[in-house]
Amino acid sequence: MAGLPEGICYFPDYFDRKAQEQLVDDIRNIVREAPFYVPEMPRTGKPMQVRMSNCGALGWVTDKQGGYRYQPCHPKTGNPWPPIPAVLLRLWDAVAGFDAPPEACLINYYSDKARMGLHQDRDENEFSAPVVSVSLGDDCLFRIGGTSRGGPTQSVRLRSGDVITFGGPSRLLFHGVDRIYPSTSTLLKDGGRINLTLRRVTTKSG
Ligand code: MD3
Ligand code: FE
Repeated sequence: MAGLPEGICYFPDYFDRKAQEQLVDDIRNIVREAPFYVPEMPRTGKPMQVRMSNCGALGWVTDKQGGYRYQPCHPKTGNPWPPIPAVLLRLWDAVAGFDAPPEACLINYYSDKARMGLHQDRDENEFSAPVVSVSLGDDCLFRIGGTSRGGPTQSVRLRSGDVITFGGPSRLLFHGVDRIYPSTSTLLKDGGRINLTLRRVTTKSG
């Protein structure tokens, strides 16, 4: 079996069951303050399949009018995003290898049928920091490609508690979520999958 592309570090089962349950508690408290909303594609306004919220100084949002962007407040409530839980700041310190803390934590919720098409994450100004991803709940089939669309891809099944980081030469790889495997985890009472992505958005020079 081929290895993962250079720059990707995979930590299967980084969080044990108890830590996963505590993280879900943290996320439930966050989404009570900053509810999941339906992101829209720029220009077309087509709804995305994933439900989104954020915590941290900045959150990634998208809607028909404003397009992809980071902003300090929730697009529906106008309130600042809740802080990033301490356990995720510790995770970043342990695995990111970057000397500044994450500014954004995007929270994606996938129901059984939700997918996310192949894309690059390039709305950040700081590409020398990795993106750190945490999976919770049902398994998913995650696809990783190259730096241009249409090249070869490989797939990884991500499970609850897994952490995967995308740094260095992997930071701008195309990636997406092809499918959720329903009822493969008992972590979330109503099923589905939550993915957290920790990101650095701004550069020190601004
Ligand atoms: C590879 N989320 O929110 S996380 C996203 O599972 C996103 O919800 C997926 O892609 C999810 O943008 C995948 C893994 C991930 C995140 C960022 C990356 C993989 C990446 C950035 C560069 C390369
Ligand atoms: Fe992405």
